[in-house]
Amino acid sequence: MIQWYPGHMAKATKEIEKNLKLVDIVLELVDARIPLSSRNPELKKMLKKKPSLILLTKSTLADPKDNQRWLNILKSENENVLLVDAITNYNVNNIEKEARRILADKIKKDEAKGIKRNTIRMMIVGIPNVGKSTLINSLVKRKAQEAYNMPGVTKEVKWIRINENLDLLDTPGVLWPKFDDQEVAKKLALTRAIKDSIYQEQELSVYLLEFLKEYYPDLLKERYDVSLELCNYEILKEIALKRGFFKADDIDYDKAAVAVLADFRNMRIGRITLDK
Ligand SMILES: Nc1nc2c(ncn2[C@@H]2O[C@H](COP(=O)(O)OP(=O)(O)O)[C@@H](O)[C@H]2O)c(=O)[nH]1
Ligand SMILES: [Mg+2]
Repeated sequence: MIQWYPGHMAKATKEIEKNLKLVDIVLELVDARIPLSSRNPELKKMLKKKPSLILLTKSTLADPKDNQRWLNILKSENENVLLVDAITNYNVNNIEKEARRILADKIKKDEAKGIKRNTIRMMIVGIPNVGKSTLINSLVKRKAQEAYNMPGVTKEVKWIRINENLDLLDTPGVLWPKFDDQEVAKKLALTRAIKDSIYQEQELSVYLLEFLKEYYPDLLKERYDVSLELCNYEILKEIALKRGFFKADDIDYDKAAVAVLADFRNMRIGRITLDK
């Protein structure tokens, strides 16, 4: 049984809480393919009353129907949420607009008290590999590339000036993924939020193939032309046979598994959402 590590989370929590005081809004990055499994429930407690915006990242890799479904689910839970993609820049331009909408009341109140505040400060948080650095780059690339220092709590904190009214903390907060069940752990491994080595490639690929058989039978058939009557390792075996993967005279299950995982991660199977 794999477990998450409370030690990591405690360190991340301290780091995030320290920086939280410096910003107006937190951008919580969540992988659109696993909008449940890639969230850490501890963040809610950390945020206290700090406004937040969930960004469903890598949304062009996820199933469009599920993107809409998760958007609705999260909105029904009173979350602010936006589908984005930092590679295609989908909706990256709308992040500021959405942040201003969320903060509109607070800005108005501050201004009524005579506090002038045009500038919004944001920070990005999320689990490993969710796309934090890529989104920062995408935001920076579109705008000025100025970085400057301002005193933080314990040391100088680096900010990136996105435009004259928008500052981004240049170091993202790393949340540790939380998983106490094997299914979540496998989804995290498939999307590379946790290391591959935690699972045997065969076990992981068989999990994915079974998942595809249940939710994306057409995509499974299209990519591998396997019989949907097969299950578990039989599917992997069929793929190895069709591709001619042999090791000496034996079927090379490992090679087939590596191929399937690479196909998924490089979107050669199709747009797939793992959290249903
Ligand atoms: N297709 C796609 N890939 C992304 C996106 N954001 C990040 N990636 C890829 O995901 C991997 C991890 O991204 P990175 O920004 O390093 O994640 P971080 O660990 O959260 O900083 C990299 O290979 C990125 O190219 C996205 O919006 N769309
Ligand atoms: Mg990074």
